[in-house]
Amino acid sequence: GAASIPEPQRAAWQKHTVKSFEDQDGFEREVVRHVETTLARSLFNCDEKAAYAATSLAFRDRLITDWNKTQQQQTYSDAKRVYYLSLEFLMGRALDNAMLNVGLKDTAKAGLADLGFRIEDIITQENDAALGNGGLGRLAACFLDSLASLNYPAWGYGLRYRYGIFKQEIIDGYQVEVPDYWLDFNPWEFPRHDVTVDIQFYGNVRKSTDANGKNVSVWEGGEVVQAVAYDVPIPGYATPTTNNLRLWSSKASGGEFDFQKFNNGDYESSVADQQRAETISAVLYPNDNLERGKELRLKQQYFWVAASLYDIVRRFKKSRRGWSEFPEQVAIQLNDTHPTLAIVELQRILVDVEGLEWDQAWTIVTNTFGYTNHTVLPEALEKWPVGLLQNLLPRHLQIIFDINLFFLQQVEKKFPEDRDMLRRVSIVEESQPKMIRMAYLAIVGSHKVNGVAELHSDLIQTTIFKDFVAIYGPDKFTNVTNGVTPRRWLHQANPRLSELIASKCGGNGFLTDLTNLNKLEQFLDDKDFRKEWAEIKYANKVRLAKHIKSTLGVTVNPAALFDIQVKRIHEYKRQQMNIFGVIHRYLTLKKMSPEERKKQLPRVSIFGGKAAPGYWMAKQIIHLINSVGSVVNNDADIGDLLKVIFLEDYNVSKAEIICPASDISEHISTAGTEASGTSNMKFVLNGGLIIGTCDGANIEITRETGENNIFLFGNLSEDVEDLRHAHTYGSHAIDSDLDIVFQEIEKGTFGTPHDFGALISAVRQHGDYYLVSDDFHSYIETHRLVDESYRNQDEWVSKCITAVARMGFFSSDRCINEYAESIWNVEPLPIKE
Ligand code: GPV
Repeated sequence: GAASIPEPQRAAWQKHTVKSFEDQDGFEREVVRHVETTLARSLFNCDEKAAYAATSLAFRDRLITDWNKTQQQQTYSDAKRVYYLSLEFLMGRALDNAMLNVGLKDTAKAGLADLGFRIEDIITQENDAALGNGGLGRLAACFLDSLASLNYPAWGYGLRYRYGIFKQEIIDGYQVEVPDYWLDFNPWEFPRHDVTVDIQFYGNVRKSTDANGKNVSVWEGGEVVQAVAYDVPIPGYATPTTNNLRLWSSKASGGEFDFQKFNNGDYESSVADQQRAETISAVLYPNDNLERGKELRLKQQYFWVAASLYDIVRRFKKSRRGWSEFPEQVAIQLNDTHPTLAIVELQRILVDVEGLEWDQAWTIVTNTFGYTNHTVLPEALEKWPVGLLQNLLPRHLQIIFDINLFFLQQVEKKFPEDRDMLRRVSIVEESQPKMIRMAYLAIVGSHKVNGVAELHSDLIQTTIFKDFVAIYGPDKFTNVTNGVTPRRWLHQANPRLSELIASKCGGNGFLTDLTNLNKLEQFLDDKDFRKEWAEIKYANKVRLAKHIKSTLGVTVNPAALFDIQVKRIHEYKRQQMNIFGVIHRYLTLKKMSPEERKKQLPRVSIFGGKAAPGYWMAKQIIHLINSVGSVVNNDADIGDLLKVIFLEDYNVSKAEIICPASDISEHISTAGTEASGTSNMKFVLNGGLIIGTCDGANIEITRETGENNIFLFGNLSEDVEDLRHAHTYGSHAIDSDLDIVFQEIEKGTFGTPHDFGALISAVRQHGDYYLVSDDFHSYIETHRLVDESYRNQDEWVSKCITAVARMGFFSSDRCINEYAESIWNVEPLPIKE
């Protein structure tokens, strides 16, 4: 075990126990100390980067004191822990969050001012930790914040990518990807060079017998890569609880070089081996809602899962409990199917390494894991070719086959007549080549399966996982509607609104119990309150307008209605419908007389989001938005009445500026395709309304905030199948307004028409899979309602305040408490000072 200091020497340690700073003077002392010693600079050589570094180090030291305390008490208490396994953690910036969570932002602000810096300039020096693509990765980050804030003993496990999601540049209207080398300076991680795990790949399985004559499988040969732990402290809000996010980095095993090769003069190949090992954790795959069966991705998955499980099992073994108690000490949540191999790996450890019987091991495994599904889109459901697994993880493939065999035997007993059922639910798809269906493996190996919003959870139970509901019964399947952390997405992103709310809700209590927002409804008729509310929204729009001016050089009027759609670019999210709608608006304005135009409401249409580098259609959409922007924004007839903006490189820190600045935001996916959405929650929480379809969490947002405070439109999910069928087999006339839009594009109004041919033919010729034409009319009509409604500012502000007051449900705290109660069976453990 780890070395510990003997009793007689502990007094010396206790005498010198590190005390964190508590006030401005202490903060300044720490900053100066870090500038002078850690950074080896001085007051004559301290720029904003250095001030950022020193401020972060001062706060990091503070977090570490609490982190140590938390880890000690969690270990000592022997409480059950949650492990959240996610290939993505989209954390964004850490400094502002750390300052707010420990309650010392004002102290730091005053201290930095005293030392000659503005806190905003310091905060913005930080690179985003962008280890994720979109909603799934950001959800994991919100969950870590809530787990710590609610004092749950919890760890996140992920990969320490050297390159996070690429940076997006827009050049001549096209997306260009630039690598994100974010680790350049990262004060928030602690390398643990003493915490390493050797991870095996390839090789063979040999059947053998152990000392007791029992049959055993021995996995041998192949290659070994080392996993090195990097720890990131996760502070809770207004609590000393500081949890751990452990990210694994890959390294060649056996030191810097293979000395054998080195001594044989094969220097180049020893360097190549090392580089190959480091490749495993080099880059985040930039796909959102899409799986591509690349071997390196599978290597990433196993590398991360095997290192994490080794770590979890090692920690459990220190408690000296029996294996049957494992699920009472450990809950592991699988964030989508990416970590599904963890199920197989734990079974392998228990059977092959620890010598448990198969059935005993399997009971432990299934009681340990929970699986969260985040999509019903078929192209996003992971499948791995059997051949690939056979080669990379031969023992794991055998275990998967055995899991499947026992599972199918169980199914056959329950449905003896139903041969087709066995084919349908088999973990092994009998295709050419054969494929392992990871979602099925995750279901079979978990005790609970959940979707992320009510509609989505219903859909998975009635469509893609229907057979499994018949096999296991409905209790294995549940819903946990997503949530977002109000600390980052209200308090940090919108400090003025947060302060105004606090002044009306009896203090900051709403930040730890978001249902306290409901007190706001009492002030609906309070004139001063409403006035300040509107002023804050306006100021947030001014802030975004400045960002637009400084990054794109376009002037937008902050008094215009700000209409925002920011999220990954995907056909199912229908940014193409939005831009077609913008063109429709432009043409309508162009047709008007100057007098008539003067009566129109000015609007700014704002887009943002990355396209996966290999997603050609998504890139066409970006190009169309930019092309429309360059025509509309320079049309003298139009002026302020319409501006079209594409914000470059949408990410977490930009979202913190964007979300508080919307009047309306767009959540317009084809019904049934967006599992939940989480930016919908962020926008409403910041006092913007939604235009959206009856999809994902929009439905629950409507139920909570009221039908009058949201603009819903479009076909319902239950009608999608029939509509698609009619496109293929009926005569399919497209919407007349949409047709006019297409004709204008084809005239060349927005540049070479050929460039946008695919976007048009997807609707006209290729079945309009996403129902853009079917929903277009009601989309345009609903936008007309939005304009009309916005003209009555009194009514509009009432809608916004009412909506915010009713958003309490969408806190990730509520969501985490539901997981804790219904899936993990864990209790909070408050940390004593
Ligand atoms: I699967 N999601 C994502 O961001 N990336 C993915 O690869 C997959 C799902 C998203 C869903 O699209 C959102 O609807 C959902 O809100 C989010 O996951 C979190 O659950």
